[in-house]
Amino acid sequence: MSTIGLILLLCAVLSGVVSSNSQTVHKRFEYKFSFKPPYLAQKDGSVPFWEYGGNAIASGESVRLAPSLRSQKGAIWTKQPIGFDWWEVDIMFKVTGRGRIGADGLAFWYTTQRGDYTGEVFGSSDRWNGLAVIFDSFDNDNKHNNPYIMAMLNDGTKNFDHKSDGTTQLLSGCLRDFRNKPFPTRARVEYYLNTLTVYFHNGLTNNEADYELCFRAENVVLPRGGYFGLSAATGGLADDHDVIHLLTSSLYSTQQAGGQQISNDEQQKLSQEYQQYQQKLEQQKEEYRKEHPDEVRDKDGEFDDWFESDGQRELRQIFQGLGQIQDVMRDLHKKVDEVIGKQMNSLSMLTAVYSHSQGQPLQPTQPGQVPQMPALPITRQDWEMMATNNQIMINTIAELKGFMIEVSRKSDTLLAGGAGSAPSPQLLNEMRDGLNQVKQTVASVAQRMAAAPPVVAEPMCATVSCVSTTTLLVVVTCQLLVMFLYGLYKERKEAQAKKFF
Ligand SMILES: [Ca+2]
Ligand SMILES: [Ca+2]
Repeated sequence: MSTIGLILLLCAVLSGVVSSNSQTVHKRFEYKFSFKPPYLAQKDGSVPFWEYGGNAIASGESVRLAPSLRSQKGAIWTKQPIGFDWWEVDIMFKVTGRGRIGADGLAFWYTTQRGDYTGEVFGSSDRWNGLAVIFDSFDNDNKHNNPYIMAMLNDGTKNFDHKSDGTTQLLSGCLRDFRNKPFPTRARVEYYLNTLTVYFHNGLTNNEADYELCFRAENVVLPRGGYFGLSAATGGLADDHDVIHLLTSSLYSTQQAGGQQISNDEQQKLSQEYQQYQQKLEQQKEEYRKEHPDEVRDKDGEFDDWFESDGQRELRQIFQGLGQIQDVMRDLHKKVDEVIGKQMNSLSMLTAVYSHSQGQPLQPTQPGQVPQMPALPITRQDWEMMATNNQIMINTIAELKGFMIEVSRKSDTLLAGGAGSAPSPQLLNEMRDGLNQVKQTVASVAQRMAAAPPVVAEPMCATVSCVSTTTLLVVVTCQLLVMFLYGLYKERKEAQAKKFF
């Protein structure tokens, strides 16, 4: 085994020890079913644990499955079949071309047999047995629905229908553009407990958190012991199809993972070996530089990479800005989702409370769903505040009632005082004076009448008043009545004035 291969092995085992410890799924990196830069391909061009063919070319940094030339096909396959049931594969790739439209596309395979390098389906064999996840660039059926990502299961009997882009055969898929992105695009294919999930990273950022769900399919049964493969093909139109890494992890449930632990002694031994091999690698590098001084000088030239042109800088800044905007948008999106969720909750509660107060039975929102009376969001504090307010209102009403009773009583007193109270002494005096005046007048009239001779009574009428006694009495009575009423009116006025001032 080569030095680099061994280093990969040790890295893998060590990273396997530190396997992710999510609730139930345990993950272990599988170096024999993975490749990644640097030193992806060795000096002789071979990729450890993998074999490739057709027009595929492997370098230290990537595998070019099909170059941007017409009618190219290439593929890379694992040498060994997969020995575990559940797995996750992360593929980082770039599909780039100068054309606005590209062709044909790229495929990830898990099949019982390795495909032919001259096959008809995106650089591999038709009538495969297993799974294909296809990244179809070219829109054969002209329905404007490409580039498209899809999965197709085959039991070795079906031919892929290129004319319809496999529309009628696919298991599931999603419309995503994966061509000509500023950063490499990525796909994560997960097969765990018969559920197949494909996530996609659109390459607009290099943020690890930007994977999004493409599709999830349940009850997927794949044959055991298949091979992983990647293939690509070009047609009349052509893109470069480069794969930068393929990282495989096996997935285990908690019980399965129990038997996979490595003892401390083994761990120590492995890390010692790792250190030794790293030293050997450094020695080899040093020797290589001595043997190839020209290339060493070229290496020094790599410092040119430290500088960038104005255009590159501008682009980098634009991408950084876009990345930041996207981060903000993602945060906003999350927050808006939260707010909408809360609002929906409040709305449903309000609806429930309203229908309850209207005496209507609660309606189930969906058939078969049991209607539930949601709990009111009223705290103890709210209840106490409401009770206090109620008490204040009761007190105010009581005060108002007392005030009104008092007003009523006073008005009654006023009315009663006006109608039945005894006249004041002043009024009585005035009345007495008035009466005395009347009496005097009557007396003087009577004297005059008595003093006058009866014979001259008739002629006297010409010089003295000729009113009769009855007329006189009526006049006097009227005068008295007017005075009495005036007295009453004055009394009431004074009483009112005393009340208000
Ligand atoms: Ca197509
Ligand atoms: Ca199409």
